[in-house]
Amino acid sequence: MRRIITFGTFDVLHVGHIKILQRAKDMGDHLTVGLSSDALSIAKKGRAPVYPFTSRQTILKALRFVDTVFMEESLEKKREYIIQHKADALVMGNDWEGKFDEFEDICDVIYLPRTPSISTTEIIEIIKETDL
Ligand code: C2G
Repeated sequence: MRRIITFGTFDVLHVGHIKILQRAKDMGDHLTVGLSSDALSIAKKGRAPVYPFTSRQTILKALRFVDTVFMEESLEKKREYIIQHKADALVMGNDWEGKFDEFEDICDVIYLPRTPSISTTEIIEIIKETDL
């Protein structure tokens, strides 16, 4: 049983999120997602997520290729989370290329190419501009 772990905010879920989660699951048998708390998301992105943690968690848990979702409270706790969830591989989008290489002593660290031309920030901008 190969266990995969990934992290993120996954706010306003879009096809880029779906693709990375699917590709992450394809690399093993079990996928754990460390879902950023609202406070961590604010610290990372400088704005609150559109959907609060509980909604983002409900959405992720409904996906058939996601097995476990837990709250990621701090970027500094990554080593602890990897060990706690017995992950054999950490999978992240390549916007994080090189950032997590320090965990290669405890698991495989794999960066996958991001899906081009889509982001939560861009979706928010488009919705804001739409004249309802
Ligand atoms: N992603 C992607 N393609 C996009 C947009 C996002 O592949 N067009 C990937 C990112 O590379 C990331 C995941 O989707 O691996 C989640 O993205 P975010 O919700 O933006 O998460 P992020 O802020 O990068 O949080 O501990 C690490 C962080 O918590 C990661």
